[in-house]
Amino acid sequence: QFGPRLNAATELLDRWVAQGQGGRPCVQGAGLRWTYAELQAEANRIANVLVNELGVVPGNRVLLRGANTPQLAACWFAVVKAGAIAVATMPLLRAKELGQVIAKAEVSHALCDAALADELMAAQAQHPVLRGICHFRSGAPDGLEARAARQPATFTNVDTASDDCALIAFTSGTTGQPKGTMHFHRDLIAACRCWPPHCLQARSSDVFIGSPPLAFTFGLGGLLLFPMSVGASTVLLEKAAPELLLKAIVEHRATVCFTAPTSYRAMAPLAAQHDISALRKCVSAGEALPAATRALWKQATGIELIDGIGATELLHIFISHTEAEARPGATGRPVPGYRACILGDDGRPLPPGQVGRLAVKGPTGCRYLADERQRQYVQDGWNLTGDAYLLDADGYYVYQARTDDMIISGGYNIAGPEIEAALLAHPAVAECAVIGVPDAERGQLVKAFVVLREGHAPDAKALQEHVKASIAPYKYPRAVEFRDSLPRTETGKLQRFKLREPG
Ligand code: 3SK
Repeated sequence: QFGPRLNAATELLDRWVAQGQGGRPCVQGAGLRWTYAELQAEANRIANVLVNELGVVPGNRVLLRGANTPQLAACWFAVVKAGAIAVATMPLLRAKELGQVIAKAEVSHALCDAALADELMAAQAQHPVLRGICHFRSGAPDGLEARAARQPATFTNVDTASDDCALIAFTSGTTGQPKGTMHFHRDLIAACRCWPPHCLQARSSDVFIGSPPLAFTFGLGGLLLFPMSVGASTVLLEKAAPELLLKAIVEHRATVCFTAPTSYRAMAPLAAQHDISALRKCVSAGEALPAATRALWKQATGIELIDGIGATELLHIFISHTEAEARPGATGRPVPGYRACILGDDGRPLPPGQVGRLAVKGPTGCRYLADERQRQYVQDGWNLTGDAYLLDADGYYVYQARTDDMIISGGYNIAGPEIEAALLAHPAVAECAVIGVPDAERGQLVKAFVVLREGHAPDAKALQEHVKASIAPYKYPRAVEFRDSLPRTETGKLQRFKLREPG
C-alpha cells in the first residue's frame, strides 16, 4: 500500500499547503490560531533549530513534553520532518518516570514546555544521555520560539523510509510498568486510512476537540493526525476536565469530540445547560464503554457514541462501529484492514459466545522497544491485546475484562466490567471499579469500589440488591467500599491494580 519512501509530515501537513489549501484553519489553543501554512512554517523553523542548532540527525530520539497546545503540535511535526523519532511523554510524569523513558529510548534531545521543565531537568541530571533540552513557551531569548524565529520558514523533509520509526509511544502503565512501542511513518498514515474513513467519516469542515493528551496515541490520532488527514481543524486544550471540555465545545462550536467514557458520564448531566448544538460526532475510547453511559449521553444530547477499542501497541482503534451500527454493550466489529479472533487457553480460535483472549492483526502492530514482553504480545503474527472478549452471533465483539481482571469466584468466571456496568445503572453511582480479592472460601471475592453522586447515600445492601436484580445474582459484589475517587491513569484508565494493593 505504501511506497518505500514516506515522511508522515509531508502527507499530513505539507500536502495541504502544496495543494493551495494552506489558508485553511488548522490548529488552535493556548491563545493561538494557526492555518495549515502557519503550522507548517512553525514546524519548519523548529526543524531547522533541531538540525542546525541542536545537531539532531535522523534516527535521534527527541522527547516531547507539554500539555496539548499548538506549540506541542509544531514540535511533533518538526521532529518527524527532521527524520528523528518523537518520544511522546505524558505531562504528569515525574523525574523518575521520565528517567526511565530517557534511558529506555536513549533520548538525546528534548523539547519541553517551560511550565513542565523542573521534572525533566531533574531527570536529565541522572541521565546525561539527554544532551540538550530546549524549552518552548518560556518567553526567553534562548527559548525555542526565539530560536525558531531566527531560522528560515522552509525545510526539506528528510526522505525517510516508510518503515523508519517516527514515534515511540509509551504505554500509560495500568500495571505500573511502562513499555515503549515503536511506530513507523507508514503506521501513522495507515491509522488515518483505516478507522477514520470507515467509522468516523469526518469532513474538512469539522472542528475536532477532546481531552486525551497528544502523548497518548488516542489523543495523537483523534486530535492531530485524523483531523489533519482530512484537512479539518483541531482545538488543543491544556486542561480538559469534563466541565472545561463542555465549555470549550460551546466556545469553539466543536463538531467532533474524543474523550473517555467517564468524561461523557460526567458531562451528560451538564449538557442541557450548554449550547453544544454544533456537535455531531462523539468518540469514546481508552476504556470500555458501559451501556449505561452510552444511554446517558444519548438521552442528554441525542448523539450515539462511537465506541472503539485501541491499544498503544496497535497505535489506534481496531474494533469499532459507526453510529448506525451501534449496539449497547458491544464494542463493534473489526475496523476494515484489521482481523480479529477469540482464542482459547490452547491458542485455538473459539466459537461465538465463548469468552477468550482477543487477538488482532492488521496494518499496525506491536513492536516493543527492547522488551522481552514482545514475545507474549505477538504470537504467530497475532497481537494479543490482553483483553477478554466474546464474539456474538452477529460478528460483534463484546468486551468482558482485561484478561488479568477476570475474577474467578466460587468456580465462576466473572468479568468485573459487567458488574461495573450494572452498578453504573444505579442512579446513585458516579463511578465504580470491581476487582477480585483473595478469599479462603471462594478463591476470590467480588469487591466493588464505589464513588457516589452528590446528594445520594445508598448503603451497600441497596447496591448489592440492585446488581442481583439486573444480572445473574451469583455475580453480585459481596464486598462494597465507598471511596471519594478512584485511581486512574492520566488517560483516564482505571488502575485496578492499585485497588488490589493492600491498604
Ligand atoms: O487505550 C485505548 O483504548 C486506545 C484507544 C484508542 C486509541 C489508542 C488507544 C491506546
